[in-house]
Amino acid sequence: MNLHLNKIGIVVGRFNSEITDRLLQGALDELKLAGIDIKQITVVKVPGAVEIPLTAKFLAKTKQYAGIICLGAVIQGDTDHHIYVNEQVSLGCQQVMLECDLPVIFGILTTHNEEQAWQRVGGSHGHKGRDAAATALEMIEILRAIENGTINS
Ligand code: INI
Repeated sequence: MNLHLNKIGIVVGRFNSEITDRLLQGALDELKLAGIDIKQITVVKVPGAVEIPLTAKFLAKTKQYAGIICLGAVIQGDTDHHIYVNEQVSLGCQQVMLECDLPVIFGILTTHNEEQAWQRVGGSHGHKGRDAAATALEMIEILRAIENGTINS
């Protein structure tokens, strides 16, 4: 990881966009609260969760980003489709994180229904967009501290 990188990438799925727009807003609010300038943030919208890992990898390969936040909403339907989507996106994000050596945060909701999703974008179960952004910032700090030898010092 390059210590001088200060950009954050956000990749967000448009599928279930009422929910993912909320995830995005929460992530942006959290980053702003932490003092991140909007000019440091790149937001890329993609069709759905399946497209998120490849897009995150392309951002990572530019070597401009200290971390990438992946946001999406996979809501269970009448078929098994969500299982295949969830599997691809979760393993894909992990693969990009480990191959590209930077935090790739899994801010993908995987819910049984729409109500559970709403509960997680500012309802009774918190805000997973805000949480994903906070996790990205924490991981960037942790990895920087390990790299420069200041962890636990
Ligand atoms: N994509 C999502 O982000 N959420 C979903 O709930 C979803 N479901 O259930 O179908 C979904 N499907 C689309 C998928 O991500 C791809 O865009 C599509 O398969 C084309 O590759």
